[in-house]
Amino acid sequence: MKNSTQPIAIATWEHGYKANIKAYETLTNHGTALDAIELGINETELDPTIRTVGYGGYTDHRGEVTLDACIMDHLGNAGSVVYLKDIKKPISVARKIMENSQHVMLAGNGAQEFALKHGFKKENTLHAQSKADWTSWIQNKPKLKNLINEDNHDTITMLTLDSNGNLAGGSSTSGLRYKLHGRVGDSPIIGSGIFVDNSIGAAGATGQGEEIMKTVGSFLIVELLKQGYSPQQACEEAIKRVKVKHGNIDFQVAYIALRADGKIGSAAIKNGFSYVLSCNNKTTLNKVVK
Ligand code: SD4
Repeated sequence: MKNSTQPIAIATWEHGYKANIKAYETLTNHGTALDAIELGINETELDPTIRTVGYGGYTDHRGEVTLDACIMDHLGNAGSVVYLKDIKKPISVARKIMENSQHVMLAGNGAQEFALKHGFKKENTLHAQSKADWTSWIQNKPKLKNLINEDNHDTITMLTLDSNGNLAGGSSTSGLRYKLHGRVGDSPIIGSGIFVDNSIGAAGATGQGEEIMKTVGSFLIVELLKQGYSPQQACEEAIKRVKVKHGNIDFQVAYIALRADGKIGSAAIKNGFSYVLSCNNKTTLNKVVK
């Protein structure tokens, strides 16, 4: 398949709009797919009004913000960071791990140490609103329910294609609201949260991370593309794999896919999922209806 050289950026959820604009602007100025991912996702990470990514994200059940992110380039290089505390740009840390270490994934204290050594600053990622929300949640002695639903989502997952015909992908999240302390979802897991194969395509996920991990959703979609499925068929098949395991589904999982020739696809378990697409100098918000 011949890779398209028409820049494309696609990102999950409505809040991905600003990030996608930044990514697309980077691509149309001949920036790389990888730079577009990092600069785009940084927009979301630094925006405290977006409540499940970076600064301003919801806390875990102990009231702490722990962040996860990963990034993958057109050569198949990957970087990932999990359980990162007090650093505001996890996607940039993931990129540094990819480019400046021999490893793919760093976690917790070691990840923070690495980030500080590479020029990142220690900053408070717990926004006053997140603290206030957690305080009222814990006072009401809630039942721990970690399901992604209409008002509990927001992870940003983004796929890009640049004017050299190269693909990249990235994802950043504070994970499920009030998750168990130490919980890590799909978003920083290469193959689950995102996957990129430059000769075929890229895919990314959002939603209930446990279910995405159990079906290795993003890798599955890229493999299905390789077998000849269209991006739309591949996303639908990946959703089907989650559905067949569960009778009564009350969680959300959604996928986006970008084939090397520029064709896209998207599918979700439930209504309510949307993605932002920038191509041909236009940016649109698209609602996915199951
Ligand atoms: C996670 N997949 O941590 C993330 C959450 C998410 O929309 O995507 N929310 O499981």
